[in-house]
Amino acid sequence: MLSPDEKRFYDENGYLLIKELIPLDRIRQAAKEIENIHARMAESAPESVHISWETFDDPTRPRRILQLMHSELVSPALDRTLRSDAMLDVVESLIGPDISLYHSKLLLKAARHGTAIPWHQDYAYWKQDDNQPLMVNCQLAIDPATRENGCIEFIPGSHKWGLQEHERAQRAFGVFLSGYHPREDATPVEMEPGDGVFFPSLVIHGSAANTSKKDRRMNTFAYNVTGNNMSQCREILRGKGA
Ligand SMILES: O=C(O)CCC(=O)C(=O)O
Repeated sequence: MLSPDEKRFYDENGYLLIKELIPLDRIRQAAKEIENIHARMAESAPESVHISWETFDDPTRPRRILQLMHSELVSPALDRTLRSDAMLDVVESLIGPDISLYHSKLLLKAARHGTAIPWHQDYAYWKQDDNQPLMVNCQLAIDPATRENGCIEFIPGSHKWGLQEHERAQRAFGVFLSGYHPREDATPVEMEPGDGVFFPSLVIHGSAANTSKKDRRMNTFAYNVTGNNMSQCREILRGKGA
């Protein structure tokens, strides 16, 4: 569970980094399970996972996954992680005891090819007539995430600004705020494998392109309060109905 200082930091800033959230052997197992995933999915992807590919003007670039939805179906280690006490105890501190899985996705930002994720609030994607912005994310590091390989960045305090007007385009991460990286008021969060950063659905965040030689593989688990539009949720994990 979170300490009062950690909770205060999260409430004020709209993110919280927890070092060594998940043990390294679990992370290594997940890394092994997703080895060579770009080529494997290019060859044949299961229907149950939804993949957004990087799109390049240069046709000679290799096929690279931007985002893979339902990563719990390709990696048993990620599936165990999303339902682990280490994860759900923090989530419970943030959204209470009734927890459902909203989704689990890999964000693979490949070495040299991974593109920038534009600034946005997740609730701009998730808003429905019958849900509230109660969801919380945990982005878990599988590789070291640095400024060079495009670590996630937050605009501290922006979760208190309400839902902003977003632009929309027909592509992955096609709901976005105007303006590009870098942004002077942004805080980059560098991470080591096993670290997790928690953030609510209204904080403005994004990340720069990966121009380095190192992959930046992350998995984001999104959790919802059970009952806050269950048609969008995959499974009840803890509390009421679990
Ligand atoms: O991978 C990243 O750096 C950001 C991902 C993101 O913004 C999202 O999934 O909403």
